[in-house]
Amino acid sequence: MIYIYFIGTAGSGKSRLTGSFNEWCKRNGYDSIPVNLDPGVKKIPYAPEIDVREWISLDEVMKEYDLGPNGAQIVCADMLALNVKELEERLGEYRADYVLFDTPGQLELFAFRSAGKIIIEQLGKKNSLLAFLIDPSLATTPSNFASQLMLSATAQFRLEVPLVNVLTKIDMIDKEMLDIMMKWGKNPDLLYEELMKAPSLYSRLSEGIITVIREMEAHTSFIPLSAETWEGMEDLYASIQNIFYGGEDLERK
Ligand SMILES: Nc1nc2c(ncn2[C@@H]2O[C@H](COP(=O)(O)OP(=O)(O)OP(=O)(O)O)[C@@H](O)[C@H]2O)c(=O)[nH]1
Ligand SMILES: [Mg+2]
Repeated sequence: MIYIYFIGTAGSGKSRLTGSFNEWCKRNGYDSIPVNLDPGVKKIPYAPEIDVREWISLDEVMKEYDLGPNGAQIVCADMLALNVKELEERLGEYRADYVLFDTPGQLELFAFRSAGKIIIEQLGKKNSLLAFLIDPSLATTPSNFASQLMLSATAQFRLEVPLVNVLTKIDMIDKEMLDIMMKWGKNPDLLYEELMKAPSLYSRLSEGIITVIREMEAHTSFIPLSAETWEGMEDLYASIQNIFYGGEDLERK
């Protein structure tokens, strides 16, 4: 089993991509299951095989601890760490090649609190991959784009597993903007040049940031993708294959 964790800022497209990539896998004859790890979600655009809401309910936590939704989300995220054995047992009922995890809305709940790390370690780092979703609306300027890559690098630094960066919702941006983002995503030197064009008190900081991004880019793919048109799904699949099997297709193993 390969575990793919879809992470990213709120609204970046995690749930939609979990569902559509699962659908894409099925249509192409690959064995995958979607798993919901977001206790607060009301409506999911796919039918999860395993759903954390079997164990944890945001509404109940809000009532029981008299908390608002944000405080309750934190309690739920920490409770998730306590249910990792149950999750592992439920996963043991399946024989899927790919387990696609949809994670909670706010990135920090999974990437920076303890639950994400505990789950990844319990299920096995060796078989795990982070897909970091970049919402194009948060990445239209060089500094915004670089900030998204920094978030991605921070998540990888914390969770210590391979990562692919996925630019989502490309059906919603014009071709010109997409071309620019592709250049930035594939070539940190170009991004650096753009950052340096704007006069800033923080050029030393930009240099440091680009050093981190260069280091990440050296072993990370950057995949533009749409969960609406399915453009890029094959590239996502290929980069997963590349990480785990050096490019060889699973079917041929
Ligand atoms: N056009 C288009 N819309 C998308 C795409 N991916 C996601 N969306 C839309 O973007 C919105 C947010 O997508 P979600 O999948 O709910 O994002 P999320 O990261 O799971 O959001 P939270 O869990 O609430 O933080 C929804 O309205 C989706 O339908 C895409 O590739 N194309
Ligand atoms: Mg979601």
